[in-house]
Amino acid sequence: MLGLAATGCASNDLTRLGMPEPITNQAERVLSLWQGSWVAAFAVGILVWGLIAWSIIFHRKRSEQLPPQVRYNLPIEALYTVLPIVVISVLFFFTARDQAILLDTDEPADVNIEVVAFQWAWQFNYLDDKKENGGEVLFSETGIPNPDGTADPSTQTTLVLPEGATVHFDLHSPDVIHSFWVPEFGFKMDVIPGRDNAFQVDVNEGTAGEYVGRCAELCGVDHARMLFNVLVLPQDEYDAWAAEQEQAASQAETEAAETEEQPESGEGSGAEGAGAEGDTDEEGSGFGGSGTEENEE
Ligand SMILES: [Cu+2]
Repeated sequence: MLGLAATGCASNDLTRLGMPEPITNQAERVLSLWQGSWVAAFAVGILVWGLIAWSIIFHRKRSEQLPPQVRYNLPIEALYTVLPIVVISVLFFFTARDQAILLDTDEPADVNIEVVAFQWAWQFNYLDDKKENGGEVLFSETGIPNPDGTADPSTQTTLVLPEGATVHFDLHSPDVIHSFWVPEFGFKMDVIPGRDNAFQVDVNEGTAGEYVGRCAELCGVDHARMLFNVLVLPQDEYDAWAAEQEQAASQAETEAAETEEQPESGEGSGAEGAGAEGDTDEEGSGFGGSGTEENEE
């Protein structure tokens, strides 16, 4: 009781058992699975604690005589075997069912985003819907690692999502394994070089607001700097923002073509997505150098 009181959680926080408030349809499913697993764990716990207490209180050592032995008691041994199998099977059933639903990417998405995770920041390429995976890049948001490594939102790149939309994420990495994690999605997925990982979320209505995202896989010296913001906007505000970004991107492209600049860098799929933003990308690799300096500290 003291432990519960000391956390100072609101009752709603308490029933989520440490999970953040879900902002997607999928996160609600994850939350139910999480809560259901705790209910099952508590049920088993209460049974076991009850049996321990019962033994301690009512079966204390009363004499030197050996109590009746129950070895080779078939019903009890069958119970020992069958009960755990039933528990595991139930947990397995719900986990497998929810996993299949969470990894389903068949539904046509409203927004397609290629997430490029690189050492040590994020790039979000907003794709058109020509192809479900890997359409043409409309515009990009490219982050650079915050030099002092703190979670200062003003220095981090922002993933902007519309409320009530189905969003498809394609995950790519040009260097090492990262993990794309927005805690409010109740879900994270590894970003693996040479592998096309993807998942979809249905962003709930009424979730407009600011959130944070992180890399959840130790990926190098500046892993802790691999943070990003998540901004959920109402559909009309998102549309206005996206149109603005698209226009700015095409304008930058035209200017780049006029000055005959050929932004080239070896960032793999990161550079490919960067397109007109090649200069930003160079900054990204430049930070690899400064990371080494920090290492000496
Ligand atoms: Cu990372």
